[in-house]
Amino acid sequence: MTPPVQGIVTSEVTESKAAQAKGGCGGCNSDDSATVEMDEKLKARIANHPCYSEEAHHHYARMHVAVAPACNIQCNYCNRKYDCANESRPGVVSELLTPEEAAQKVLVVAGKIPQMTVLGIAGPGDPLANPEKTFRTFELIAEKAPDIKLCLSTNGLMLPEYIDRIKQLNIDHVTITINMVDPEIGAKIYPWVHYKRKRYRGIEGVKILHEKQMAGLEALRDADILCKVNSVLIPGINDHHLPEVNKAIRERGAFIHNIMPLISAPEHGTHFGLTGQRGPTTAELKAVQDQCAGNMKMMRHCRQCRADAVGLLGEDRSQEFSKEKFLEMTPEYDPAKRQEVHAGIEKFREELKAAKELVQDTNLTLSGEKLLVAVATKGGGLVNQHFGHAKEFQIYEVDGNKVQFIAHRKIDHYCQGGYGEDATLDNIIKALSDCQAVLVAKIGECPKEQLHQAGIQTVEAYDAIEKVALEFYQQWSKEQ
Ligand code: CLF
Ligand code: SF4
Repeated sequence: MTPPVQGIVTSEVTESKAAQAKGGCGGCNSDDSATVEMDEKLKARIANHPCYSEEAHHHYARMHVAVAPACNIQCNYCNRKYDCANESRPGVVSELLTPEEAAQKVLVVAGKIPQMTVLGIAGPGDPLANPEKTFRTFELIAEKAPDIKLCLSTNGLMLPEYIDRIKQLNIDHVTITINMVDPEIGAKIYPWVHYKRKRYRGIEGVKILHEKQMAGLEALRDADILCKVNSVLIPGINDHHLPEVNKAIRERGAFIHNIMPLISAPEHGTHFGLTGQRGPTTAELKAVQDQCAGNMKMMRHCRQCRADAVGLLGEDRSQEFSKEKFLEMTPEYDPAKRQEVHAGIEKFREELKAAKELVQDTNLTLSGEKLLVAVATKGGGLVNQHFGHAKEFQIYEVDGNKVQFIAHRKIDHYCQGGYGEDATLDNIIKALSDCQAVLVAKIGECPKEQLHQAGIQTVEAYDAIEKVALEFYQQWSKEQ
């Protein structure tokens, strides 16, 4: 089975490990998608959005254009030298573009990467603190490339003011970063807020931010715009509070909740980095995600990408489209060709689905015991990568009926210039120690042997991830 378009998937770690170790966790890890009923219209709205649909992220790409430098609040996990940390890894700097340059870049990328379906503006500051540049960019793209979905990520402070404009421009996906619904907690995250030409410090500012975020959520719901909420998990500050945030956003119609780990290091120069505030462990992150999962759809495949990200999630092709390069390129945006590629992807997705269902049917009588498998994939929803080339493994939880993506784990890839590295293999084994098997396109005898010695089985295949995982489960189950 060969996908219509190939992509390389690499990523930051937002893994989860210990809690779902071999044997399962007794039911806390609910199937996020199963808990949320979706009608056909809603499914169609998210079908090719790589962030709103976990399944779509194997096939479709997004890009960001960095047109919005200013910000109107201060988050303690942000250093203004870098991109907005609400949707980016700290320490990443993007090249600023004018709206016209951004439109040129989008047309170039849309020609070169036809599976790019979504254009997001996520910084480097707050898009709504730069309304002219943000909206001008969206206008230009809506006019020149109408088949591209528009997406916006904001801290929410100015959202109620711009809701009509957002609606008018047909921006169908808006993310708000909401880290608290209790201003006392917010005061530990936001030192100040700048609203309507005045700076408000401490709790006074946080109250304004909270009020605008809640009003913004309600306005999005009323305008029938899909809303994703990002929350940064900050241990000791909002870890116990996030279920309350989850409840508040759910009540106000948010569609999906993305709980992301705080990434904090002194070299980022942020308040939290300099004062030793740590990020969550993978188990802490998963525990909070699981706590909220029964209530609404959770996003677990976020890669905390940059404000100029290009490609499949986790893939970083931004360097191929640096300002110096894309300004020299002639846009080859061709809606008919793009449509053809999308039709190919959809056909392929149908085949994947059918293959999965076939194996699922034969598995129905198997036990419900859960286990984890690690998958090497270049995208397309397939096991299709050589063990030695994998820079990340996607972790799936499998039981007799279901294969559910739960995390991705970044690793140093094993083949360095054609040579396997023992220290790297040790690290990979450590990173995958709670997995029953690795599913790969190919693997050398030496790493295979060492994985087996560590109690991790290997499966070589080139097929749909779910199919390979269920077949492995079937086999494993017989051997028990
Ligand atoms: Fe970009 Fe954000 Fe739109 Fe996606 S990213 S503006 S919703 S198109 Fe996606 Fe990147 Fe995570 Fe954001 S993986 S950081 S959630
Ligand atoms: Fe930084 Fe984004 Fe927070 Fe503004 S909203 S302070 S750019 S993280």
